[in-house]
Amino acid sequence: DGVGPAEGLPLPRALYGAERPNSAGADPTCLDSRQPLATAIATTRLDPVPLASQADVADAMQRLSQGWAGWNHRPVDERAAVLRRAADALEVRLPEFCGLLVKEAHKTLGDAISEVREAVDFCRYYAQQAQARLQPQELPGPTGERNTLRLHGRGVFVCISPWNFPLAIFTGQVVAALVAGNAVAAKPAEQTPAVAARMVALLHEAGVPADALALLHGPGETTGAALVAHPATAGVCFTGSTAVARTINRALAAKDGPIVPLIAETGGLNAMVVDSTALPEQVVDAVVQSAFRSAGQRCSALRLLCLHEGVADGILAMLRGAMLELRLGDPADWATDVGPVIDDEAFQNLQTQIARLRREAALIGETPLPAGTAVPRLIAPVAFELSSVAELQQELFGPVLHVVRWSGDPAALVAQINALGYGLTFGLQTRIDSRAERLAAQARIGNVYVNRNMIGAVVGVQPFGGEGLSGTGPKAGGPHYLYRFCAEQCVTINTAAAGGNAALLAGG
Ligand code: UN1
Repeated sequence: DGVGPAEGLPLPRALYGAERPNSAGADPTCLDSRQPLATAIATTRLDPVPLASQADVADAMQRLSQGWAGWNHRPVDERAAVLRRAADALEVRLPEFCGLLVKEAHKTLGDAISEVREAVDFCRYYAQQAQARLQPQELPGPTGERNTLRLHGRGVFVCISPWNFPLAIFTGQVVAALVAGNAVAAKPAEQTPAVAARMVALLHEAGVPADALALLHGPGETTGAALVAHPATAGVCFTGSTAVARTINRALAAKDGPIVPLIAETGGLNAMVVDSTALPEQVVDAVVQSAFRSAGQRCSALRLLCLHEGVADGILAMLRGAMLELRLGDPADWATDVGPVIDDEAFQNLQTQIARLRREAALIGETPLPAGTAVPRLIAPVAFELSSVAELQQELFGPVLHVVRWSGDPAALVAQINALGYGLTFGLQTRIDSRAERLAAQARIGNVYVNRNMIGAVVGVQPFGGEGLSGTGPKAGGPHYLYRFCAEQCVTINTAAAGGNAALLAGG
């Protein structure tokens, strides 16, 4: 289709990104040619953004508190129409946003295109969901009364989003909160302010009122903390580390006043279990995509590959070969499979952890760094063998894979994986259907992928999110997500008492 690198691929690409079914062919004018993307990347400017002071936070919260009611009282169809306009505008501006994602977040072109499309999908999906689910409902009953359940916004929602999906997750949170009838104070990751600023401008142009959406840049410790602590905050939606989610939870618990809900999507220690019946080529493709695509900087990424001892050596030999073929380099180059990690801190931390693993674990394979590259912060994909599942202690947010061998009862292995406490994504590779069913049911994990890779959940089709240390739910891009952004009101009218009460409900 002209959007991906056609030659020189080590392995077939997963059905993700350019091939995603619910947005395929979305913008032929942009995708028919690579030129608009190349031009957009070459001309992308990362505008500096103003950091929000404590006074800016207070001002914004006051403005949003005042603006909220007007937005909340708009019919849900109107709010949904604003999201649809935003989706259309974003689709047309795909090259510009890809340029920002490549330049600011160092996304590869394939990942950048996928991410813009995911953000478009979030806008359209939540628009459709709001219209389907947030309308007033008559609840029939035996009481001789008229009962109507209404859903509306809670007030000012604080949305705090990560750098790894600085457009898709940022947009998903913000538009979900908005379409449910909330005003939104959005705080994007410090590493990726420009893409957030451009998206907020687009949302305002699409019709989100100035006093229903504010953007506040700054560190979590100050700007984020001030937003969470603010008395007007009616809800918090956070995607990021488990540790920060805990900090937010504590801060909310310590507040006087209303009980404020937290929607948190956090980290993972995601495993894939491969039994002796699995197809080795499929396993290796799924592992390469899941562990190394996006330089492993996805919370859904594979961290722990559990290979049945009967097939481990063969699969590891193929994996070693596939890793040799991966291309590291400039994210703006179509041929690049793995680009740089986000910043110097991430780079240093990964270097330290990889050095530790080189001392403590057996090296299985690694991708060679390109000789003499000028591209900074490249971490070469690398795989190590551990002697037990329990040795895996922390999520390394990069292209680092751990491998263990197993034998015996796979249920005992899944019990060990459950004991890690995270519950985000889980892979199963087996040709025994009943085993896949049984192990999926045993896993206390939000997204289970059987005989495929473990990343790239499609909005509206594969609702995404975990449990335990991985977050609170509900799943983003799923049918229950918007409810958590709503307050519910049930109006009960004694219709026998007086003639005029029904007029209260007229117009819904
Ligand atoms: C994250 O990496 O923070 O399924 C979450 C996926 C993405 C993951 C997003 N939706 O790979």
